[in-house]
Amino acid sequence: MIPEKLREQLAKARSVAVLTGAGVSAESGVPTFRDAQTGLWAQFKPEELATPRAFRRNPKLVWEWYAWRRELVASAQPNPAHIALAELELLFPKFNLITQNVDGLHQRAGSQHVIELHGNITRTKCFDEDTVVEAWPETDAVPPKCPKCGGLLRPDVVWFEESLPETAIGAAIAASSTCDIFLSIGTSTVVYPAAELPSLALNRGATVLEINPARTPFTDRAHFSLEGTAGVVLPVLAAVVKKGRKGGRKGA
Ligand code: BV8
Repeated sequence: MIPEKLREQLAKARSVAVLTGAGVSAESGVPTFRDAQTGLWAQFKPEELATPRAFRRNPKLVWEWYAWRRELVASAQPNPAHIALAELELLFPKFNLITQNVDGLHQRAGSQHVIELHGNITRTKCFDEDTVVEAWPETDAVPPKCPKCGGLLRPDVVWFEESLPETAIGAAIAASSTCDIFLSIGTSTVVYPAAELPSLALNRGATVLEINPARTPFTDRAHFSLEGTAGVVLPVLAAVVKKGRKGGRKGA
């Protein structure tokens, strides 16, 4: 499953950057963005709900969509893909995990250095002050209000037409520009600026591997493309790397 040339490059790589998308959490039962929405939400497209305009227009609807997803994520468990990525992090001197996912499953699987490009659904912030709010008084109001300024509370995620956190996108660009190997896993590679990162790595001379059961706009440009699910391919990749780099972080 893992081509010989890729094995050789993985054995001697010093710096690895990984970009993950919703496909990595699919095997944890968290629907991807392109999956058809189920139940109550079947009539909506995520792009229509994950925007400031949608929140201004119908804060209750958007807040309840996130409450439903938060429940889903809380009952989800990291899957073998998340676990394999946490293992891979220990096998290279430099390893940066850049995620578009907002579910926090990488951290729950043990990944230490996670760059969250699009925020985290378990954090809440004030829509007006843009500051994280840890707690607020019990209320029937949906969405609840900021205890400090009375503004509406919202999930601490990056919506469409909102800029990504400077530090996160800066760190992601730095990691993608300097890595020897770039893994693009479980992403449709259509949402920018995240979708730019595999091309950036490629243009800077990294070896790029894509793992996805389906083709994406990037598939033909990747040096290696493994057609399969992250939960199946990543444990195999981690085992190959472990074998090829006996004795932990080689070249540290
Ligand atoms: C920005 C958080 C500057 C919220 C998300 C017009 C006006 C304004 C902006 C734009 C515009 N046109 C384009 C833009 C830019 C826009 C954009 O890219 N739009 C797209 C739709 C064209 N981007 C933005 O707006 C970004 N900000 O540009 O700021 C700016 C500022 C002001 C004005 C203008 C510009 C912000 C983007 C962030 C949006 N927030 N999430 C939330 O989660 O609710 S994005 C959301 O979709 C996800 O977080 C994810 O990042 C993204 C893409 O989804 P994927 O992760 O790739 O998942 P997807 O479902 O698409 O695909 C799943 C893949 O997995 C598939 O390939 C499938 O084959 C594969 N798969 C399935 N099962 C498995 C698997 N793979 C492996 N294993 C499996 N088992």
